[in-house]
Amino acid sequence: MGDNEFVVVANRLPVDKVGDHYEVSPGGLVAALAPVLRAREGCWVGWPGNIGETLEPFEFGGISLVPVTLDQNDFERFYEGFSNSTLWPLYHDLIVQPEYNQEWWDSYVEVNRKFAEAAARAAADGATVWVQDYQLQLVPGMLKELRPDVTVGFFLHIPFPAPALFQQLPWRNEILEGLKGCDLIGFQRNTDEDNFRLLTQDIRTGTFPISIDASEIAVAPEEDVAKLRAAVGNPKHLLLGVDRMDYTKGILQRLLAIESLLEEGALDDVAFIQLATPSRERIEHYRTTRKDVEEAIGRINGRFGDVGRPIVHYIHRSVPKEKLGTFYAAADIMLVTPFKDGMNLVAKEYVAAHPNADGALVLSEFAGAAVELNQAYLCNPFDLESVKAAIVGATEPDAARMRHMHDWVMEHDVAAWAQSFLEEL
Ligand code: GDG
Repeated sequence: MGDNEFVVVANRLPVDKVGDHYEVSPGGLVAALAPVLRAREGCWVGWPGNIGETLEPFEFGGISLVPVTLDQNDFERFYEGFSNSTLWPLYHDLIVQPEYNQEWWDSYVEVNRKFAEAAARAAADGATVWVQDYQLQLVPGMLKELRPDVTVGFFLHIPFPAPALFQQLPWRNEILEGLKGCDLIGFQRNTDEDNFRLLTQDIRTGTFPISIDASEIAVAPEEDVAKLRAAVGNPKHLLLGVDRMDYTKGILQRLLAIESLLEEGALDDVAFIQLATPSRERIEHYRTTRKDVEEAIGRINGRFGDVGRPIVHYIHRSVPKEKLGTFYAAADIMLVTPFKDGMNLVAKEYVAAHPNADGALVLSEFAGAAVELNQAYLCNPFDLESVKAAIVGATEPDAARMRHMHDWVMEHDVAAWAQSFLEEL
């Protein structure tokens, strides 16, 4: 038994090793939970991000960190395998085919046990433990067995699929049993919660749409915005996409929509910036996704671009958070077109970056964010004509719609999200 009254358990610790020192990783979850961790004598259990590295607990940025070691096998079977090649595609409605592999499942059980044991050691008598996301669905059950005295919450950041899909999973009963260790499970949207409740009603559930740390999206200086727009040729319409390079995000579909609009002459004087962070690159489907996207970008620029004036400006690297604000502020139209997304924070960040209610958001109906940001130009990414129509609609934006969404996001930030979940727990 430890002395932490509040324990967060997540696959990753909220730090990145840069050279020989640590930096707090960007992201709303840390921003939301750091104050709670400081106020409540808390700690964060997670993997530090380097394979095979074993670290003693340490303190960083005022947060106690409890590292869990993952070796090469854990990384390949638990992380790349079961988490990202089984659960990720299954929970995103089979956009690609999930693989069911006994070795990966065994590793998932083993690694979940490591996390549960670390949490059990860290938690004080009667502590509150908040487990995060699909990689750790067995932790609640394992933890409750080790420590019946603790209160356990779980939040699923990605969608929860319909029963007919979930039931494909050979280990569906074990996952449900694991989750039954919770005192409360939080979902992004009502439909996720409803899907889960069709399987079992033995657990308390709730819907808690996650949000952003609105203060992290600083209003970009005007000269930076002007410089960026000039760099892409001061187009009439500057379009933007910001995503992990993931097949769920619909990056190719938005490119095809732009290509088709250019072909029809329905869109002119346009530039499109696509920022794509490298992601899960050893997994085959991720490599194919990247290849397809890059091929489309090359084709579109070849067909419609000019020397010194490409249509698509593509960056396949991570951009510093401060710079991201400039991209958001500069964009006339933000394209968020996932086939399926738990929430999609990028949509909320774009809205937050437009305090003057300029700009327009094209948003997939299949993103969790569409529930709250229903004033966006909504589209169905499975229907190219629908994406095209939304883009055309967004070329004549409506400030009232943007204003409404901006006010909503500023009021419902990630701190409010954490507070509402913890109060309910
Ligand atoms: C999962 C769920 C859910 C992106 N490029 C750069 C960069 N980013 C940041 C964005 C944003 C975050 O990454 C991406 O968050 P999303 O929510 O859009 O997507 P996932 O990574 O798939 O997240 C999702 C989320 O969990 C939270 O519950 O909303 O549905 O899939 O914050 O700004 N940040 C920096 N450089 C980049 O190039 N610094």
